[in-house]
Amino acid sequence: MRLRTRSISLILTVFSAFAISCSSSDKEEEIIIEPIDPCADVAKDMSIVSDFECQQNYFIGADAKLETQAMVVDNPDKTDANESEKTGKYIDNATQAWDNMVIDFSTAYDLTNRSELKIKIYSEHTGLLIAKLEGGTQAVEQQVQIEKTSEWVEYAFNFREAVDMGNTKLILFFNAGAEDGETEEIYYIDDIKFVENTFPVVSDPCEGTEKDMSIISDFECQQNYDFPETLITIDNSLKGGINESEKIGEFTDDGTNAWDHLLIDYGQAIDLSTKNKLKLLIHSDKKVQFLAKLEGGTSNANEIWTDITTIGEWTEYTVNFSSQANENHTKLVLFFNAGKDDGTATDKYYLDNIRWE
Ligand SMILES: [Ca+2]
Ligand SMILES: [Ca+2]
Ligand SMILES: [Ca+2]
Ligand SMILES: [Ca+2]
Repeated sequence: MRLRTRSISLILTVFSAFAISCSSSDKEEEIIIEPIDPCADVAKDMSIVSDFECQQNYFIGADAKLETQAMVVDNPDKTDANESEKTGKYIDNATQAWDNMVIDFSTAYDLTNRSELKIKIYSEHTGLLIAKLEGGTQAVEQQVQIEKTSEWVEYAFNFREAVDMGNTKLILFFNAGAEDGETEEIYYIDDIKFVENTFPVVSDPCEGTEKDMSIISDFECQQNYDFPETLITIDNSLKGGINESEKIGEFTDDGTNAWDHLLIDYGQAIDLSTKNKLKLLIHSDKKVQFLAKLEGGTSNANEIWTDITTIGEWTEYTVNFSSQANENHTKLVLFFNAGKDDGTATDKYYLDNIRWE
């Protein structure tokens, strides 16, 4: 910064009168004051993508040769939620569903100790904000809903699952998926950073469970065979009696179709040598029959009919296939209300603990 001012030069002149070596002069002097860089002593913290002040550690924009996608502007709303002087300004084209803001780390970004992304946003617009990490072995997306407008709100994204995936880019989709807005919608952004993850760790209750292939399904940790879409796992809203477990199966039978069924295809001979009694819990609201059938192998098919004797409570049924101990079957087929078409198109039977004993 160059200053030419008479007052400064006069002060210097007075001072120089005491300095023998200095020539006294009242003509204008030129002095140079080095600009003070407020960020000169700030160490780069690479966990911060940008605070739009001293920590602007990554280029924001898809192409570093072009202009940034988030120019530095004055903070539009200095409050406790964001007291800083400067913020970024990103303009979303809200007629385009998937235009986005890109931060290219150019190498794998290390999330090991900091897998939570935080970003402050101030906008007049609500909508979905998707943060996506990509460029590694697997892209990971997380999303938040922007609901508050005209105030700074800090959003957090849990990228714990993305640790070790080697992703090299962070992409933010503002007003994601929507195209009913204006071509220029402003989002002020600030303090984009990765921090130590504070999201609770959700542990897998089935971790360490060994598969027991004699259990077809308990709809919890032992779900060992593929089911058709007509049998789904749901929360046990019928807890009580002999079934206090958390999850059960809901089978939807077409009660107008006499022979629709639940097929479990082993793809190989079912080992019936020692465990050949099929047991299962059924919760039904109708006294009907169900038919269990073994088929698909080199032996003749074998069928056993069973009466559903109890309604409105969990009941265990045993289908004794011990006669088939040495036979070869690859499929188990269950028909509920077998042979009848007197029901509705969506009759429900609730099942659990389907297994061989
Ligand atoms: Ca700032
Ligand atoms: Ca958009
Ligand atoms: Ca269960
Ligand atoms: Ca049916």
